[in-house]
Amino acid sequence: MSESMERILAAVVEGKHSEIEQWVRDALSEGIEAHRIIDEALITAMDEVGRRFADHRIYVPEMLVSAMTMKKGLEILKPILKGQGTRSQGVILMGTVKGDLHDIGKNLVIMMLEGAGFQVVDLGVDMGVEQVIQKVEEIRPHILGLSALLTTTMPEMGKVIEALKDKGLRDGIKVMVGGAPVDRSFAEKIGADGYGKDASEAVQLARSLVGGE
Ligand code: B12
Repeated sequence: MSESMERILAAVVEGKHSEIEQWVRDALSEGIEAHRIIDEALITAMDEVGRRFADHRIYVPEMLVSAMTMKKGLEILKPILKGQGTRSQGVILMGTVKGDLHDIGKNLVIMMLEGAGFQVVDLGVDMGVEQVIQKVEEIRPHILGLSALLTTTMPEMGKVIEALKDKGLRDGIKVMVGGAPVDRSFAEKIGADGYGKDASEAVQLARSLVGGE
C-alpha cells in the first residue's frame, strides 16, 4: 500500500479528522482512484476500528471520532463519484432502520448509486416503519433500500416489508437490504428482492431490480 493510502487508513483508525482531507487530496493527486481510496483505505480502516471496539481496545467516543474522520474523507470523494453518473436509472429511497444510527455504509451506497445515475432520496437514520411507508406512498420509488448495522435492528427490515404488504404497496416496489450483519439468507427469509454486500453490489443489484443488466 502506498504511503498516502497508509496515512489515510491510519488517520481514520486514529481519528485524525483535521488531517484526513489533505491526505485524501494527496492520494487523488497521485492518481489513486476514488473507489480504491474508499475500499482499500477508508473501509479497511473502519473494519479495524470495529475490531478494536470488539476487543475493548477503544470505546464509543473513539469509534465516533473515526466515523467523523471517515465522513470527512468521503465528502472529498463525493463529487468525483457523483460526476461519473449518466442518465437517470430510477428512483431509490434509502434509509437506516429504526433504532439504528449507523449511516456511513448507507451514505456510501447512496453516493455510488448516484454516481451510477440513480436519483436517491435519503431517509436518514432510525426510520420507523410508519415513516418509511409514508415516504414510499409519497415518492413511489422504484426501489426501497434498507440498511442495518446492528443484529438487534435487522428485524425492522422484515417489519417494513410486512407493512408494505399490509398497505398493498409491496407489488409496486423492489426492496433491497444490506449492512454488515445482513446476508443473503436473511434477505430471502424476510422476503426482500435482493441483498448487496457492499456499495458496488448495491449498484449492480439496483440495476438488475429496475430491469437493467
Ligand atoms: C462507526 C461505527 C459506529 C458509529 C456510527 C457513526 C455513523 N454515523 O455511522 C457510532 C459510534 C455512532 C456507533 C454506535 C454504536 N455501535 Co457501532 N460500529 C461502527 C463500526 C466501527 C463501523 C461501521 C461502518 O461505518 N462501517 C463502514 C461502512 C462503509 O460499512 P457498512 O456500514 O457495513 O456498509 C457497507 C455494506 O454493509 C453495505 N451496505 C450497508 N447498508 C446497505 C444497504 C443496502 C440496501 C445495500 C445493498 C448495501 C448496504 O455497503 C456499505 C458500503 O460498502 C462498526 C464495526 C464494523 N466493522 O461494521 C461498529 C458496530 C456496527 N457497532 C456496534 C455497536 C455495538 C454499536 C453500539 C450499540 C455501541 C454502544 N454500546 O453504544 C452503538 C449503537 C448506536 C445505534 N443505536 O445505532 C457493533 C454491532 C454489533 C452487533 N452485532 O450488532 C459493531 C459491529 C462493532 C463491534 N465489532 O462490536 N457505531
